[in-house]
Amino acid sequence: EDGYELWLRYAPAVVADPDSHGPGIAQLVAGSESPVQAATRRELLRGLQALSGVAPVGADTVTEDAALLVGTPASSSQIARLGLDLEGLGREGYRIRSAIVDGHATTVVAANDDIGVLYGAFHLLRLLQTGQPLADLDIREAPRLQVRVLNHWDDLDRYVERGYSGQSIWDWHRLPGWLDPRYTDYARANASIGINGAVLNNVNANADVLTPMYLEKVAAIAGVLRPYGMKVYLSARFSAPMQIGGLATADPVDPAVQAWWRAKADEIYSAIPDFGGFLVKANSEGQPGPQDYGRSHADGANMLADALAPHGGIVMWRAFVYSDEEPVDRARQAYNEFVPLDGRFRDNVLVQVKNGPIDFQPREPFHPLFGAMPRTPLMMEFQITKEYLGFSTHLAYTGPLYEEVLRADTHVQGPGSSVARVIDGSLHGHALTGIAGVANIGSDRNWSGSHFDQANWYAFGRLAWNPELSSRDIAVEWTRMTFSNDAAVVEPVVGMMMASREAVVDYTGALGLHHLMGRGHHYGPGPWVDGGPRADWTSVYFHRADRNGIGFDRTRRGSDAVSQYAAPVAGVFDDVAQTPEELLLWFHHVPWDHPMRSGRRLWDELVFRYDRGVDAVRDMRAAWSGLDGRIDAGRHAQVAAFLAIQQDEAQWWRDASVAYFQSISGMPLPAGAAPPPHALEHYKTLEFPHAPGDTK
Ligand code: BDP
Repeated sequence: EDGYELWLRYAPAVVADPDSHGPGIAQLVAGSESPVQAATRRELLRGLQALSGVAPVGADTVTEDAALLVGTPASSSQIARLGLDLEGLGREGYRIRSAIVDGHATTVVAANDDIGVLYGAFHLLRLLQTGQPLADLDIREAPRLQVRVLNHWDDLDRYVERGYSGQSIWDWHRLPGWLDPRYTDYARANASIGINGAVLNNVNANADVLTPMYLEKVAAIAGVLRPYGMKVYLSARFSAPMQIGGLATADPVDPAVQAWWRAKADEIYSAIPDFGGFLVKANSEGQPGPQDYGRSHADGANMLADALAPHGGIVMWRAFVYSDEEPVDRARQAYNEFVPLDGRFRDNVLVQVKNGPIDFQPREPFHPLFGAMPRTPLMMEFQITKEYLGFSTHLAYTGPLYEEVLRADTHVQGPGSSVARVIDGSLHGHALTGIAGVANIGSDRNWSGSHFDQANWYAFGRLAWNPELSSRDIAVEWTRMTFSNDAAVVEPVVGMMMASREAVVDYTGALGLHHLMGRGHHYGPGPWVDGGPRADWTSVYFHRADRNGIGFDRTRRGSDAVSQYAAPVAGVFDDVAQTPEELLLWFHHVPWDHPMRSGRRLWDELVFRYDRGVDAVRDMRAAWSGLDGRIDAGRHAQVAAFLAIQQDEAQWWRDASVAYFQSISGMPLPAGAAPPPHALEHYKTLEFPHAPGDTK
């Protein structure tokens, strides 16, 4: 096994109780008239045959027991006659029911639309793959969020920004002539977890993707993804009218600019009738935008929204902005720029907000924009690729990170105003809703660079469908499908996964420390990083450690970032005694001997956490080596090798960080803590020949 099959291995389940697979499926009644129907039927045949060893017999109607009947009331008269209540399920929802159809025991997958049937078919295959009986089923599912997209940070030369799994999956050179079968498998994998769109190119966008030559290639990809319910979107460079349109300006109020974008949208839709729309990074980290012309983000977004609206397209306008001037506190910037624009965006604009106010750190508080723009639909942006969590060599399951953010309570409408309810539109009554994940997919055979990083793609999709799911349940599902249903595998693997993100937090900088990584490549420790073009690209700006203490004072007495949260949340974060310790140094500057709940003083606690992180990696390694023989040799060996790398590097993070912070605090190491084997200068001089994914 090389990981290519992802969680769609359809391995015959080797479980203690063979009856747990229920009666099996002998007859398959599934249409294949539309491309979506054909894809559904193909997947069911493939999955059922692989899981049970025998292909079910295809039939036009149910004529025997142990049948599987899939379709819509329109595509199947037998389904229509069942009279199932499909109301409220929309296009993408479905029901799975055990029923008697014309006298025969049947499993029914029914939906209003073919795409719902496809999603239901994947759900059924998941039940079978995870060893659940097909008896007495009565499942009703519909996605909570509408737009569930991957953001590929892929350049047209196949370089992937912050990508750690080879080159871009999109082989622009050979497109449209060669449609790599991998595109189909990509679409299958996404459909299996309900992801319904992909932004193909980097947010640091190249305008060329909007030229006819590239649009033909984009259309070819769209053609492969369409039968799997996926739309394509593109990152639009705001200055494209100048780069590829020959205009002298990209000012959004200029009629020629507006006309250019309208014509461009018409051109795109004539090639791709179901094109999803644009993602835009504007006036952020050097990207062009409406502010170049004294216009607001709303002016820019609305101009594009107007061009797309006649075709049903949307704009996903990113709120990841921070101004060119040195900020007092970068954490405050997006809120300051966007809250005044609340209510000024067109109906087909979503403002896309990163989960936290800085930048995909191993732990951040939820972004204060969530809940603060009631008249604007906000979509979540998570990072699946692990830019700040050890690239693809470190095992870090990000499900718990996503879950923590989605469940965080903004309190904007009293208790229960979770971030999930902000983005699913229920809190403020929005119809347009969405979530994006920065993809970790590349040309590597195993897609994600490491076997375990596949789980982060999987978890993103499952939570995009239902943001209330538990990350542990998702880990169990994924492990069963990806490795084994054997409890002796599932338990240790899920245990490793659930501890892994916290381990990374511990060995890279716990207690709310953030942005401590090496400059540029973002790999490895760099708590000493200072100087350079901007203060807020350094570590010392964020940790503010000095002889007396450590942490960024964001209280009312400090940068006052706390006031961007609703009063009950602000009150907690403003009070050092109430702030959760995981976020202590995010919000407070405290003395090194600040008393912690453990009874330790802060400095000792910090060292304790660094050591705890390294220990946790050691435990993961031990758990994994105990699985030798229970997991295929190829995947076992690679994970084992990566865990060894991770252990070395966790130790490196710990030693370098302890050496650095000790040089600042001047405190002795707590009893039992090993001194770093080298002097601080040694860690500072470590260099890397090449770190993948760094910006060019
Ligand atoms: C940062 C990345 C950078 C991205 C930027 C973004 O380091 O490569 O371009 O986010 O989200 O985390 O736009």
